[in-house]
Amino acid sequence: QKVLTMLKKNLLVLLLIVALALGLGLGAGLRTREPRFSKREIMYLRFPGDILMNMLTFLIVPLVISSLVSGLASLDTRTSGRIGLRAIVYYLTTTLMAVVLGIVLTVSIQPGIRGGKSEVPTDTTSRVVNTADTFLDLIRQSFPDNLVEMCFKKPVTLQIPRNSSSDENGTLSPTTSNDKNSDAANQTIYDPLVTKVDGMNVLGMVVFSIIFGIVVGRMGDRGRPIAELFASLCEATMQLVNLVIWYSPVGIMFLISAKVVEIDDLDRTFRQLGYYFLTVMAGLALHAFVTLPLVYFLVVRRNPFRYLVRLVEPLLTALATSSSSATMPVTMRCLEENLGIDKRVVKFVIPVGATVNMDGTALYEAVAVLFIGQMRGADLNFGNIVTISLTATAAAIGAAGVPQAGLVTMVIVLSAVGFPSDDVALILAVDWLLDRFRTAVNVLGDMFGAGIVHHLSKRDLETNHDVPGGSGDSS
Ligand code: DAS
Repeated sequence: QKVLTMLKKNLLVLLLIVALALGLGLGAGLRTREPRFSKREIMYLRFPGDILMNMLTFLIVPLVISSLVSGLASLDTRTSGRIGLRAIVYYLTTTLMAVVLGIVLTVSIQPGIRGGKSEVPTDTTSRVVNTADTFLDLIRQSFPDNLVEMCFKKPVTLQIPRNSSSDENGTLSPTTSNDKNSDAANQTIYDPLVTKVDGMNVLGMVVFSIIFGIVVGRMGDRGRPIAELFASLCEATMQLVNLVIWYSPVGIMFLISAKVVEIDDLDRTFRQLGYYFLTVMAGLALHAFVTLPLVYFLVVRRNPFRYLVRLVEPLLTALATSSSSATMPVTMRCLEENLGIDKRVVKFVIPVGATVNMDGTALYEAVAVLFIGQMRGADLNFGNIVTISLTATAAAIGAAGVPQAGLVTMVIVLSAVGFPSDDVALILAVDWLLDRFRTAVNVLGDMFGAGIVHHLSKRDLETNHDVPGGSGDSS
């Protein structure tokens, strides 16, 4: 079993290297012929990867519902309340730390002044106007009503008018006219797959499953058959996950290759957005390899990097799929089998974390909005910075764990500081790549969270009766 596991893990890394080589080789080799690849050819190349994405995506529904219901039903409300509270405190703390890190880096590196060469409309209306003269006004201004709407409806759909002109060096710049009735057909910016996953409204499913699980738990013996049914459903789903895991190296290989060969004029794009890209990557790297390990070490008092190195599989899946939700089955299996985290903790912390705990997204949204403000020459005062921190945290919590969700919910942060929503066109060119890294940081934050909550809940879990159909084990 050990050999098999070693082989699979190395196989995964080996295939990924092959994938990148394949992609780069094909991309470089065919660079001269225009167009290098037709849409149809890229679709065929990506097809084996789409199969992986669809399999993982369709596992989300049974996995979220069965794991939350069976996890919560197996704990008495005091224990599940304590585990939930620890998880929520961890989520909010690390998300805010990510936002502050992003803001400090953007204010010190100044990417929008140093490197922002994109055309930005200079119409005065878009200058930041923050009329908040009291903190209360500021809070009221920071949580626009579309935030409430976003939490209870599908996340805002971002429309970028098709007539957004691309200037001579090909960077998309938003149209200056904010006329929403422009005759240009609007174009959404994210993959059709996202629409399908979006339609599931994972956040709503998580909320329902938590409430239902607590209710079943409070039913005592009468609820046990229900809890056992959902525990068996969860086990069956995890068996399906094992099958998908065997296929995942192939899927990851083609997902990444198809993306690599699609890149055209990477150097021109990075020249324009280089400083912005580096600021986001620096923030994500610091959060992943300094902040999160430090929080883990301070609480668990163990070497965080020994924990981190056993999380390769979910991180690679997150990089390949750009979706925390699609990565969730791999994350849960890795925590339970490789790290011995108690099932009851994993079943609660991961489904909720994959949906509301998004450190990478929060950091990214704060950096992106500040970057746009710098490019606009906006005078961002302290009040705006606080607004951006609060709304970036809220927007990240509301973002679904699907590709480019962070770009869509960024509209909330932009509107909180008075920027038009189509300003996102300025950073669109590199979002598909940053999305992968911020998703990996989101997943990493969830996994460190599971380790921390497991450590803090050990005593509770030992006194609590076992999960029906699958006992919790402590490492
Ligand atoms: N792709 C999202 C996720 O799955 C992150 C984002 O879009 O910001 O976590």
